[in-house]
Amino acid sequence: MASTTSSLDIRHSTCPHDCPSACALDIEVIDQAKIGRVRGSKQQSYTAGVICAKVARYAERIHHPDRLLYPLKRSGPRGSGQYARISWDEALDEIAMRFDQAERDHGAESVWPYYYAGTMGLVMRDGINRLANVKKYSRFFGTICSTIARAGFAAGTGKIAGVDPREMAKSDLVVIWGTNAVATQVNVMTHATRARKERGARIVVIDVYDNETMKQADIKILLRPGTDGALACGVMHVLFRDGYADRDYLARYTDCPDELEAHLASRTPQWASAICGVPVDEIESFARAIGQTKRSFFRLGHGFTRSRNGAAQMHAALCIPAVTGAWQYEGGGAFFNNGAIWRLDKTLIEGLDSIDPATRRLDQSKIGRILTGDPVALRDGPPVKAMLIQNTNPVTVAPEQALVRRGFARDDLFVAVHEQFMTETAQLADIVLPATMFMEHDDLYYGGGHQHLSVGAKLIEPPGECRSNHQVIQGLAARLNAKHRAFELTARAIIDATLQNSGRGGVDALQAELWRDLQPDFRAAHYLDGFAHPDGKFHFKADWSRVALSHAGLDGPWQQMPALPDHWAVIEQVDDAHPFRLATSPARSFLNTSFTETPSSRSREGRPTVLMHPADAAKLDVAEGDAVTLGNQRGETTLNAKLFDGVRQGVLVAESIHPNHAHAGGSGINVLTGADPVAPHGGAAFHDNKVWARKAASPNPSPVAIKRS
Ligand SMILES: Nc1nc2c(c(=O)[nH]1)N[C@H]1C(S)=C(S)[C@@H](COP(=O)(O)OP(=O)(O)OC[C@H]3O[C@@H](n4cnc5c(=O)[nH]c(N)nc54)[C@H](O)[C@@H]3O)O[C@H]1N2
Ligand SMILES: Nc1nc2c(c(=O)[nH]1)N[C@H]1C(S)=C(S)[C@@H](COP(=O)(O)OP(=O)(O)OC[C@H]3O[C@@H](n4cnc5c(=O)[nH]c(N)nc54)[C@H](O)[C@@H]3O)O[C@H]1N2
Ligand code: SF4
Ligand SMILES: [Mo]
Repeated sequence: MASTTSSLDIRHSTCPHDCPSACALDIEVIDQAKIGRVRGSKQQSYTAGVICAKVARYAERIHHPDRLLYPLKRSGPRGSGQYARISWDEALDEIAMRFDQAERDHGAESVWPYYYAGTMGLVMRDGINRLANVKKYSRFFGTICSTIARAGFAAGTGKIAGVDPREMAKSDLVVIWGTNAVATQVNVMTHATRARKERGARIVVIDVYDNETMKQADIKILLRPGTDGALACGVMHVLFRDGYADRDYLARYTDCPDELEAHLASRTPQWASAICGVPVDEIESFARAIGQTKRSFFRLGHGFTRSRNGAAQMHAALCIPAVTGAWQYEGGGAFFNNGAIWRLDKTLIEGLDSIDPATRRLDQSKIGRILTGDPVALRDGPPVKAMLIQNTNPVTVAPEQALVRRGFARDDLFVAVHEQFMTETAQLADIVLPATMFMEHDDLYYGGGHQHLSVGAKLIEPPGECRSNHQVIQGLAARLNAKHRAFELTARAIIDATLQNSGRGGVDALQAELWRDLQPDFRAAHYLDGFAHPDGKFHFKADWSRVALSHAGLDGPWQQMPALPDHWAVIEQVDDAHPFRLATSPARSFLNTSFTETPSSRSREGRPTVLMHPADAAKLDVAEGDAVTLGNQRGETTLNAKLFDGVRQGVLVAESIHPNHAHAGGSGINVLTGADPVAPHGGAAFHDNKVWARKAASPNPSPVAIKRS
């Protein structure tokens, strides 16, 4: 598997970060503890030799002087930053003791293991669920990222899978909708630009600001946040009106084309334009381009689903290729994520055989409400008294940050954080544990944005006393008397058994292959033998109460959701007190809050900025670089203004997520975002905020003064 070029050992791995690209990596291994450059594999057909700049410089992160190396115990008041080094045994004993105490005093559900996708490796990410399941602790319902989008996609197709994303290269019109792919999943651009170069395809980008992806577009559609459903309806109106609807396809593959057509009669481009702000002639010409191009590929992202109407928006956009029948053609159809293709038996990893369905599931996004005792968020159960947190930084990334911080400040809450760096969540913990990085442990990976399954093997020794997530869970299970056969296995043995149990051979074979391409065949990927609903049809009429994929039940105002594609006006509307709409789109050189520690990412991102139209800035008497405070009913935060005419007036964009302490006053961007549940299954509407803006009283700290730890 290893090959040698010059004196360097090049080893294979997979990027573990929370990114749909899950790039295949070639890593220079210098010695047992050191790496050099990281490159994208040229052989793996989706990665195709391209990775983002932040991971190419991974040596900066893995060999960072601020990495956590030893277990720590808080020795001063919470948040004081005072910690004393302790041994692993002391740390694990203390956590187990506090978990048992919480269980004795308040029941097992008062313990809440909390995690997310800081690593996408299946063993290290999801193994914490096994501990929760065996111990009947509160279970975790992960809603913060893609729950809204998934519901919208599955409402149409019946499952989360679509056209091979490499087929973008064979498309004649690539519609990049609500994803800033240049920043968030660079490989989309590799395949889209290949189509342009090799076939003269046009690239359309639909977003709320002229971001780095839109700068590469042939057709730019700049809309108001949360209005994509209106745009989609206006487009479909034209498709029916002008004879671009594929009547044969509609009759054969869709549920209610006549009803849809009648419904759309009043959703004219004029109607859509008034809502989304896109001029009528742009809607008309975009619709014509779709109507005249059989091979139209809709690459749908998360961005336009991080709104209170996000699931309905995803469904509305997804209806377009069903109207034109683009699904029938190579290079046509839609793709969001490949969640349904892997079919891995995760019993061992997650302890699925130990679930007690009566145990409550707590919603990740509502952590602020949960920790401050909201009975609805707690599902009328006991308070949360003890937590273990792995792979996530909720004090900075979760919505309703004012509540989150108040929750973590509680003296009666015990928190253990297992981390690679002293994040703002770790800074509020009682016990901090040092974690390995992906090259320092074994794991199993797949890409939400592609079709390759791979093993990422341990390549180098971890620094200090870092332990993997699996080792921590094993150490706690032993002390908590939690019994499951997977607690006795190494991570590699769990990977092996998981692959075997899923009918996919073993770990050695997969590792020797480097990756395995699990792309379903053309007919399946294009739904040519029918969609995944029981009736085999694409559903224009969504049955929101029955969308598959919900594990925790319905939430939010799902009964009011429109069944047919529409503009669902539940987004936060501007009012006199809050004249702006704010989107908190991802920053290119950070990945959530990962890489906020690396010097090159920090210098590229600088201070937290808000993009503001010059006309809006003039009204507020704000000049380039001025500190601006944004606020709403949930709180306020300060950023520096960047005057930019690539947003519509009345729309602000704050590329995120900077550390809270990079903002004057220490409240981060998520003080502005809400955790009111998004229908139909919950989730956070990160880009759907009404805010006021004014010149700030005090400036932001200068970037050099910002220390992460
Ligand atoms: N560099 C970088 N890469 C990342 C991340 C990061 O933080 N930084 N985060 C990672 C994670 S966890 C995820 S889930 C993915 C997410 O990656 P994406 O699928 O790209 O989704 P978002 O990041 O939410 O937003 C994408 C775009 O949607 C736009 N947008 C916001 N509101 C609307 C709207 O109402 N309509 C439309 N049409 N567009 C809108 C935003 O301005 C942004 O440009 O990226 C991953 N990759
Ligand atoms: N305002 C705003 N807020 C957002 C978003 C937005 O667009 N706007 N996006 C949201 C989205 S989509 C998401 S997914 C969340 C993500 O938010 P987070 O889950 O916080 O995101 P990450 O930065 O990917 O990972 C968190 C931590 O995992 C740690 N980590 C990585 N690998 C390991 C490991 O193997 N073991 C352990 N113990 N720790 C590890 C990293 O050091 C990092 O600090 O943020 C959400 N918050
Ligand atoms: S693009 Fe995404 S998956 Fe690829 S290296 Fe960068 S963060 Fe990792
Ligand atoms: Mo995410």
